Order: sequence, then structure tokens, then C-alpha cells
Amino acid sequence: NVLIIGSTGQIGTELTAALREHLGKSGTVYAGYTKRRSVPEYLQKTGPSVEIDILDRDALEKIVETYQIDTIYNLAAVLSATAEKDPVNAWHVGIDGLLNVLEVARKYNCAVFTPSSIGAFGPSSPKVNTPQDCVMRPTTIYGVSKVTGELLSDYYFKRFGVDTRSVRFPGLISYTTPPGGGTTDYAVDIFYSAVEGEKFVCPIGPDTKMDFMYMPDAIRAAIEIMEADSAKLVHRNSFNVTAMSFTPKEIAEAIRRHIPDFQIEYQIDPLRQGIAESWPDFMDQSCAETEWGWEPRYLLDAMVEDMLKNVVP
Ligand code: VAH
Repeated sequence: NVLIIGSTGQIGTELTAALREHLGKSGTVYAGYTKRRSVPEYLQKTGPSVEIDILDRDALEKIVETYQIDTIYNLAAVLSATAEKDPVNAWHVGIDGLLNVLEVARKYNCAVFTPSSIGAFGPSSPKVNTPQDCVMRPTTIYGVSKVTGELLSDYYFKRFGVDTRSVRFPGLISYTTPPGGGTTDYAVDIFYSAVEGEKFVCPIGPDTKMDFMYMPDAIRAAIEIMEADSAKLVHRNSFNVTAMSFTPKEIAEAIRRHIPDFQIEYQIDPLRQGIAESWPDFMDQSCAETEWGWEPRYLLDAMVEDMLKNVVP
């Protein structure tokens, strides 16, 4: 059975639904939540949910034992911009929480997926074709917790044999559940302005390039990495995966191909601009391609078309 910690977040809501679909009768997917009211209707209707405090290891152990969990998707995180406002809390959720998950996984032989991020790279990492293995000195607490999480997860694999796997997600774009407090959130918010016929006020500079991925691809990556043949994995925590790399100017132009009078103006948010500039422009994902056959399906125009069709303001 599968436990999803953070099942009500931007990734969690869609991953829970997709995994329930994917597993069918072969397993139960427990939607872990911190606040009951935040569990979406369709998740409550399609399977069980369970209250989780990732900082309470005993309670987590009880859940894993009671529901015979063999795979834990640990999506609990405080995203980059929000984390800068309370770094100690971001550390507790990101690392103390992860340590609890890894200790319980070691005891009950669970596989663990914990997403990393382009945020794990820093200003001294190569910006273009950012390698799988390179200098990683992130300048945000989010990045520090992500690099630490990667190292801790690799340690638990090498030292205790815990089956830990992970991908470094780029900015994720979706219309089901909005992201909360990320630096890449602009690429989601822009669609809400576009469909409302409103000018979009962009907090990131027009020529700031970052990696992005459409949520359907991200969900598929999270499932495929966990089902990959472990004998073929040279890396584990954590694989570069991406789909597209664009600037605010480029995504605005792509939207204008559907909504010709769409307007964008720039009011740079120094915090998020500083974070965005410390991240790669475009990652090299050849290790994910060769070690577990990763391949994105949605590129910029396909993503824009699908978002404009589905975004409900
Ligand atoms: C953020 N969306 O902006 C998240 C993610 C790659 C970015 O980590 O913080």
C-alpha cells in the first residue's frame, strides 16, 4: 500500500488521484493530510485519508504498520519563497520530517520518494545544461534542505539499504491545485490572468530563464522512477528531469498565440527574482533518460494549449 504525505498540495492532489488510478485493486493509496478540511472532495470519494504530522515519528510508524505501507511518497515541503520567511520551520518540515520518514522506512522496509528541485542548485552551479553531478551550493533554505534531503536519502540507501529515489523537479505547472509560495508560481498565475482577460503583473524579470514541467509529466516521472529497475539505477537522489525552459516573455508570447491581446507587465519581486537567478536555466537530464527511460511529453505549446483549455478562474 502507498502513503502520500502532503496529498493536498500542488503535486500531492494529482499524484494521489493518478496513483489510485494506476494501482487499481493492486494496492490502497492513503491520502495523508494535516488539515482534514483541505482534503479535496474527489480524494475523499476515491479512497481513504489519514491525518499525519510528519514531525510525529511514533504516529507515522503506527500508520505505516497499521495500513501495511510499502511505499511512502514524502511531498511535505515549504516552497522556496515562503521558506525564506521562516527558515527554521522549513528545515523542520524538510529535514526533521524526512529523517522520520527514513527511520520508519528503514524499520518497515518501505521505498521512499522525496522530490528534490532545481532549487537544490545554486549560483555556482553551471547554468546551462546543468549536469546531474556538479557543485551544489544553494543560497535559499529551501535549496539547502533539498540538497541535504538528497544526501540523507542517498545515505539511507547506502548505509541501510532503504530504497530511496528522487527527481529534481523544475517549476511545475498545473490547473487543479495552485502551488503555494514558490518562485515559479508566476507560470501558473499567468494563466488565471489570461483567461480572465486581465493584464498579468509578473514578479519575475522578462528574460529570466527557468526549467518547467507540466503536471501530467511530473506525476508520470514520480511513478516511473519508483517502478524503474533498481539494477539499472546509477543515481538515486536525485535525477534531473525537465521538459521545457522559458522566460516570462516567452510564455507570454505562447499565450498570445491563443489570446492575441494578452498583456503582461513586470513588477520585479526582489526576493523571488534573486532566487530565480540563482537557479539553472536548463538542466541536463541524460542520466534520467539512460537509467530509467525518462521522456517528457508536454512541451511549451502543448502545455499552454491544455492550460488555457482547463484553467477555471
Ligand atoms: C518553488 N515550485 O518555486 C517550487 C519549486 C522548482 C521550484 O521548488 O519553490
